[in-house]
Amino acid sequence: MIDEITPGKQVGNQADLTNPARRELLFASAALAGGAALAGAPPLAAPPSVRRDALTSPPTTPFVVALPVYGAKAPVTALVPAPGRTPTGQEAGRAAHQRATEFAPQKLYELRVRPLSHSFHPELPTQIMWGYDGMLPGPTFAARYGEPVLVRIFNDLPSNHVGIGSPEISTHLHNAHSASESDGYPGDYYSATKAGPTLLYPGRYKDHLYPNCYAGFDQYRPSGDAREALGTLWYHDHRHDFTAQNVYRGLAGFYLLFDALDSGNENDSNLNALRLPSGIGRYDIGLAIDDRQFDSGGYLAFDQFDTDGLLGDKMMVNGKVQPFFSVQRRKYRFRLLNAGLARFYQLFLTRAGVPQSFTYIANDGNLLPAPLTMSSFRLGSAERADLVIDFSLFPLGTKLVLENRLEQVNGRGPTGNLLTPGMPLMRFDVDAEPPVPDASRVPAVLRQQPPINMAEVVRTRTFRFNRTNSVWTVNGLLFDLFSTSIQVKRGSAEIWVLQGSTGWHHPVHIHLEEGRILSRNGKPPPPHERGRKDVFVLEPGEEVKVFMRFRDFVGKYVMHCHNLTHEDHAMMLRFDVVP
Ligand SMILES: [Cu+2]
Repeated sequence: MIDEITPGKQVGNQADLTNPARRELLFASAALAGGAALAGAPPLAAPPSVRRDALTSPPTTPFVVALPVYGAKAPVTALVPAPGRTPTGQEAGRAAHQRATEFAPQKLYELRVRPLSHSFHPELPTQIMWGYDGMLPGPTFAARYGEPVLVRIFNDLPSNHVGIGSPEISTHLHNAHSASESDGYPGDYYSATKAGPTLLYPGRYKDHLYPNCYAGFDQYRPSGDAREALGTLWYHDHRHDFTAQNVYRGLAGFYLLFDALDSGNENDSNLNALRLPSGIGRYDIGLAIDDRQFDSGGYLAFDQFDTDGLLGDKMMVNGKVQPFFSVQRRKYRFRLLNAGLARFYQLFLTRAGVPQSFTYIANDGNLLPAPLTMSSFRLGSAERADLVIDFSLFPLGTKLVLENRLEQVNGRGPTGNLLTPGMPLMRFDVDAEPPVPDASRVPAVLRQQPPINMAEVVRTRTFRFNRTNSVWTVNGLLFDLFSTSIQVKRGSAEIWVLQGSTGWHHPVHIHLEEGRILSRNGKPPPPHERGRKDVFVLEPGEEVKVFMRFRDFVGKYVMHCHNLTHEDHAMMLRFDVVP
């Protein structure tokens, strides 16, 4: 059907949505198909496509479902066939791994993308979602610097699925310092029968090699510069034109990175170790926050006509609507991720409605030089914040609520008004004493920052994120999978000036490397944004100057708006790192 409405040049196997005329045709066909706007509902039961703003989700009782938490995913002892520098067996036609010998994998993983029957809440119907390993969110990876891993990602989605999403995948490990062929480029999507236009041929799986090396590996041999360490990463689908739908349908999970400093062991005898609260799924907890919209029958709804960005009226954490989490009277590390499409949050931890303070240790997963005591912060799409909350400050029986007070009425961005009371996301129930004394701590010094050496800067580029003729653009251009005028030299540094547009918020994400904010509208950024970041929120009309370096790998990468609807509607730009 899609091929029939896109005569002439065919880009890959789907209509090229970067062409506005084609996009309208595709949307028209989706509307005629009726149930295309719904995930999970049987096709005949699906009501016609309706605008999201006409919907109200059924009521649900807060704090009746437990927060899902996971331990770390286990590696496998072998993959058959064994991974190769070039594709093996039924693997999709990717480019050869860069630096495959230097970063020969020490651990192997198998990850399978497949449908699952999911319950968001006991008062909503169970429905068919998609998940890595059939889990929503996907399993948590625990990786270590100096230990490259290879993840073989199988696509087990049915090609004849019902509902939103496109059953070809391209998995991006957000903020990873990885080679282009493992980065989940939007055109590198695959299934057993379809290949994206930047792959050579389809495949049942694709091998992703994650070197887990500090950025700047080439300058700081043999083991890199620990000041470059990343911590809280997440992986999610990045399929061209369908990223919002595929992520909304469930394709996201955590990937954590540890090293000698942030070792993941609160009892570490190494005197240099930070000994932050540790134990994945015990005292080190990922919290993937998002909002989803349901129709009156309680089935997930997705409005394909809303190009501003989708909001939902149900708040959820780790795939459950307003869960609770029983905690002990001790310190916990929480890794908050805004895994949603378009909503911005201003988060508060409240006790009987009164904000409490907590310790903010990492922005976008990267430890700051020193912890900050805060009582509120913003989180744009794809941004992360690591917090330490010390529940020993509260008596047994205390209930604390994580709540969002930021008003937002459409995908354009928040109004800036704070609402009291806010919208609860989840509740922490202080239920027990710890079985052993809390050995964890938050040292006064966390991780030093690498220097900003302006002498490395070879050029300045300006990127304007704008709306042009009712479509989303960067410097007036729609995303093009194949061409770019942006070529950056490997090993060089540049200043990237990111400019927003009037009336819109754009959380801009740059692949491959993090950056340092030099200024926001000519002023220094707030303290919690003075570390390394990979998402740069542009408020309306704002200009953010970022110091960027591009190191160790070459190939095609993207920069894009992480309002995933804006991304899918072409607010994305390809850049190539060249030798
Ligand atoms: Cu945007």
